[in-house]
Amino acid sequence: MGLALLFVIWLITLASSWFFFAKTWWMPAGASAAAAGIDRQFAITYALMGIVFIAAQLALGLFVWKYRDKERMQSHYSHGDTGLELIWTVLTAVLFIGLNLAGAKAWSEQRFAPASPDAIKVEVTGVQFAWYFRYPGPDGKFARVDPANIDASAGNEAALGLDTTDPAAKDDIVTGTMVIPVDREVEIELRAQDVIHSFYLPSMRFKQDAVPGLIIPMHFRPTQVGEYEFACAELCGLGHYKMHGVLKVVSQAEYDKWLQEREAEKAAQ
Ligand SMILES: [Cu+2]
Repeated sequence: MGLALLFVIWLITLASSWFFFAKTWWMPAGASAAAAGIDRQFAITYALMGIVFIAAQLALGLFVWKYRDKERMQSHYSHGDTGLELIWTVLTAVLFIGLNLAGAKAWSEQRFAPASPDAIKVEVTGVQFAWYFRYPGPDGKFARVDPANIDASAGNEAALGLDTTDPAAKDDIVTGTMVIPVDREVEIELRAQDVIHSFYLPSMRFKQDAVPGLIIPMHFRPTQVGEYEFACAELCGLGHYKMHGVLKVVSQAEYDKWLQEREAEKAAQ
């Protein structure tokens, strides 16, 4: 029985690790300026944690077999080994604090370093169960939103509760599709209207919770034209599965044209 358990434990360990070695379970190819650095950090974390995981599970299998039930075996009580406990506590602390320090730069650059002055501003709002994208228009200013104006069934501007008496509201564009130009930084202001959502763009290596009552600024720079999936990564209710869509990264000219068309549509209303 001990030997059978050893093989089962080793088999589960090696089979599940194989998917990570083979990269069957991995993110789509990175398409943002920060992707390479974040992937490097991921790879280091996976390699270190993989070594610890495999070593621990192999040892577990061995011990299950070594200390299997034998005739006239007596159990005995132990107070533990202070030296060993110190070693593994310190090693674990060094590993976790070290990984945090190594990843701090990649993490904080998207959040705490200011976006470049020519960044495109997009306000992203998570609502049960849709994402809305707001562009400030030529004035570069987002108008006020007021919860009293919210009409979720009307969608877009009304779903955000845009205050149309604010002069800055005239050129605010609200859409359900996110279009941005390639090689320009995008400064996102992340909001949530009701519960916690999470804006996740795997190809951009961008992921951040959207929290009601907070405006969270973050930025990234797409480096390749294309269509990339985004999704809500925080279980937010029955319609959570609907909160996904496509980010379109296009040329600057295409972006300008798209934005002008939206402005013209709005003016015609
Ligand atoms: Cu959500």
